[in-house]
Amino acid sequence: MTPAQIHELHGEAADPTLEERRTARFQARIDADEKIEPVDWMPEAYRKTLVRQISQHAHSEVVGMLPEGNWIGRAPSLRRKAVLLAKVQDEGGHGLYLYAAAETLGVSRQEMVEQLLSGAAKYSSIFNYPTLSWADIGAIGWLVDGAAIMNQVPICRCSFGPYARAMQRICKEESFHQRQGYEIMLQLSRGTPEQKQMAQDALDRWWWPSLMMFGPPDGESQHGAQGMAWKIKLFGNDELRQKFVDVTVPQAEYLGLTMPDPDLRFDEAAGHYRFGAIDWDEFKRVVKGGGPVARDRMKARRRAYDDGAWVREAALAHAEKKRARRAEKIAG
Ligand code: BYC
Repeated sequence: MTPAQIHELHGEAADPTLEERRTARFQARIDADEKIEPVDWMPEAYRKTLVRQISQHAHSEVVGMLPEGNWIGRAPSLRRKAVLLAKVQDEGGHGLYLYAAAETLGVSRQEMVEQLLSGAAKYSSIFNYPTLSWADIGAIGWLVDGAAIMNQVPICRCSFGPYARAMQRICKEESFHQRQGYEIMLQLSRGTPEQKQMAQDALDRWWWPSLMMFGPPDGESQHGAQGMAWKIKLFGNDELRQKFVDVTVPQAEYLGLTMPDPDLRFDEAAGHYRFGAIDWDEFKRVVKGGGPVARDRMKARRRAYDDGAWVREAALAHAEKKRARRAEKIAG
């Protein structure tokens, strides 16, 4: 929705001084921790930032089903299969809540999906890495969902009501996902030497990409400062990354695994683990679509979209029939 359309909705002509007053009032509401709802006036840039972040987040959930979906047919037991199926279904549900939250901002799910499929919209860099062994499913739950929780729990208190409410439910489910991943890692680490080695290899492969999930360093984050002023983000990328490292290193120690970072050490004075340099060139390459399995991911999404065309058509035809029947009833 453009500012002109929002003014029209509120029955007013666009007026620059009114715009300034509204912007100031809007920021005061944010500063007072009030929730902004879809019917409320909001600056166009706030709406756009939210649509960008929420839709990217929704795409990440949906693309995030692919690396784990790859292992549903090869889960090592019936119990593991049932748990993994439930987790992957949850991710699909998260995508739906998030697309629905973004739709309240005047963008349709169809538009968002088209942006994903055309490559115009981003999704998390992490899902462009392959899942090579069963231990990767453990590492994803432990590290990727762990990083997601660290990033997303604060969003439950973000300024936009529909996003905050969607995140509350998502975070509850993410905690179960993190625990199931850690439990896989624990079992492998306490298993045969080969199983422990599988767990170590998975940690080696997923550790650095998990740190990249939090986004570029604060100095290079384009949207960070404004996102925080609007309380769309509550913490900077670096602060969340550090919190994640601080909680995860002791978990690796408990597993008896070694972090793939020779520079990692505990800084007593600061009370934080200091970690080595992140390869930001790799991050940029992966975000631009150069990840090891980026092409496969988009191919799989496009195929799923094409294969699902008949379902969308049938649902629309059914809705149209219902609408026509209702209209007939009202008329007659
Ligand atoms: N991958 O200015 P910045 C999950 C982009 S977990 C790709 O700091 P912002 C799941 C960024 O979009 C993952 N792109 O941006 C877990 C921006 O580009 P645009 C999803 C990235 O928005 C387990 C540019 O780099 N979670 O879903 O302030 C199983 C500059 O960055 C990445 C969320 O989306 C990245 N890692 O901060 C299944 C949580 N990092 O947009 C599913 C909500 C940055 O200008 N999102 N970029 O083209 C956020 O909290 C924030 O959007 C971010 C980035 C922290 C990700």
